Amino acid sequence: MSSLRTRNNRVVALCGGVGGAKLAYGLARILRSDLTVIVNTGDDFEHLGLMISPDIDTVIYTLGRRADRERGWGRTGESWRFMEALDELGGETWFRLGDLDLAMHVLRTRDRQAGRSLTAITTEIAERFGIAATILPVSDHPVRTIVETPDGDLPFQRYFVEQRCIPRVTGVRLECAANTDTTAQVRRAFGAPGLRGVVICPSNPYLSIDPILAVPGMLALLKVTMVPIVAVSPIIGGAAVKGPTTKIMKELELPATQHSIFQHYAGLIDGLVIDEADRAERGLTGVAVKVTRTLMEDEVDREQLAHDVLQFIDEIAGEAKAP
Ligand code: FO1
Repeated sequence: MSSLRTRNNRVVALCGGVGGAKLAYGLARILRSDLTVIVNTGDDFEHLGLMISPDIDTVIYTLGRRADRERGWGRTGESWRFMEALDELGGETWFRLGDLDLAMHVLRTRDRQAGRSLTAITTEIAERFGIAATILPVSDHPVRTIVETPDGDLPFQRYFVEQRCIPRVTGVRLECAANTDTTAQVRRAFGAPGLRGVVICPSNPYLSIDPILAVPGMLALLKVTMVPIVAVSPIIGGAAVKGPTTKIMKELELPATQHSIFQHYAGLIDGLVIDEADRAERGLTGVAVKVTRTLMEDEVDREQLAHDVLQFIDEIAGEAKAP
């Protein structure tokens, strides 16, 4: 282990749901309590009187080894009796809440109504699941991702789940109150001694990462950090592993290439990790590029990619990072 690694081992990862959580898992296996995952809360919404934080749930279930691998969201071993009963009573069933998953939303809602912050609740649940890494919502203020379509604005989950990402996206924006900011815990994660690097996980750049970056104060934290910021591209050979990333790129008239991902993060990142399938695109100018396998089919893949990302961070840190 290099002396650099012994001194600077703390990593901050920015993460959305399913795809990002897989890399967060790999990073957590290596870094344990040296990892802080800052999670998108733009997908959060109130449903059936419950406060749902889907990306936080996905990260907690994934790092806590309780995630359903097939669906990518929700808990493994889930049952759906509540949904059956809800359907019988004529309740809304477009957003599925599993019987086990319900416990998370009920406790979160009770604690939020009692005045506890989303950060405090998330920290407690992560500890209960034996997760050594710190999982933080990007903000304790409610922020909401709005998907703009030719037929008008859609709240995120209406677009993503109810309408199955079918409407054409013309834009995405984050709605938040004027006093919205990042949390003290998020700011501390960037200011903590021993920071080794920042990882932008392979989540959807438009729907999951942009809402994190749009929280007032977040970009400033990234701009002043002296450690390498590395993004892992969610695109492999012109397609996304899961979800609507390339569909949205097409709708926004962006080619589904690594160059588009690079341009999206240009000025922010020091390095981009791309898949072997896109080796021909490695000649991006103005940013370091690492070519490796980014498809995470199993736990070995997750840890290997995490290892490659950390090595890449150290390579970039070995060269002078521009102020
Ligand atoms: N995704 C779905 O596609 N359908 C669902 O019914 C659904 C329910 C759900 C309940 C709790 C939760 O934490 C997540 C849930 N998700 C569901 C996933 C979620 O909507 C998306 O994966 C994320 O918001 C996108 O990152």
